Amino acid sequence: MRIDVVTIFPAFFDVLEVSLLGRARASGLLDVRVHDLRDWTHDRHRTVDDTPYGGGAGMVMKPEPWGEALDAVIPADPAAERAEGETQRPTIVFPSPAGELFTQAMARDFSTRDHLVFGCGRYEGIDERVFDDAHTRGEVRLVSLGDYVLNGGEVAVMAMIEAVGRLIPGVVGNPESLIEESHEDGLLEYPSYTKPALWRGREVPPILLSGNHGAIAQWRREQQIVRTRERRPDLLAGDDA
Ligand code: 6GU
Repeated sequence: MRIDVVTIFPAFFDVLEVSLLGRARASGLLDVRVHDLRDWTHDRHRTVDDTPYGGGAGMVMKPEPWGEALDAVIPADPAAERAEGETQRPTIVFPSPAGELFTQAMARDFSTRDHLVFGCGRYEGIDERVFDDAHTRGEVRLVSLGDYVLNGGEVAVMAMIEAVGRLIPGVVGNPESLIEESHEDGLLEYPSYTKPALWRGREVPPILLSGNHGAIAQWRREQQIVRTRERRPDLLAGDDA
């Protein structure tokens, strides 16, 4: 999978070189390229923002650098540069607290794409015409991590790249570890324990030492339901939120 990130803070993404995703990049499973938006400015101060039409607080990111950045990062004729079997248009993701909610289902969907482009906004946002223009190049998605506000999209994009990257076959060593996990079956994960069996006076639930695999599976399922009811009743209600 190819991932392009456009940002005014490329250094934020240096951490992609470590850990699981670092290995995926080194092995060629993930081709992540980080670009500085200011490379597509043409004034001495490398200006990327300006005051909002209509007034109001804060600054808005100018459309021209974004337009040139997306022109450069997304092949104008994708067919020309497509590898064998790659037939999709790129998916262009703009992190935004005003976007649709990022979920495990969305991560799974994104993990099947050939080319993701992330455009990290800062300040009060990006000139709205950039999103309309980007539609000519690919599928545009505005995506939010949750109901709180970050200063910019960089941390959100890092979270999305990690959630998507680990679902690409070969990135996570043991694919089974992807299955029994919070959110994969709509419930939170059951509690886990390892040795010692007694620690600071606290016992591991005896059923886990029983060797009765059927009873253990049933107990874990019950724990999932109890936890989900306590912590995330919205998941049981069938809400998407
Ligand atoms: Cl994707 N961006 C920003 N700036 N703030 C957020 C967010 C995204 N998701 C939650 N808060």
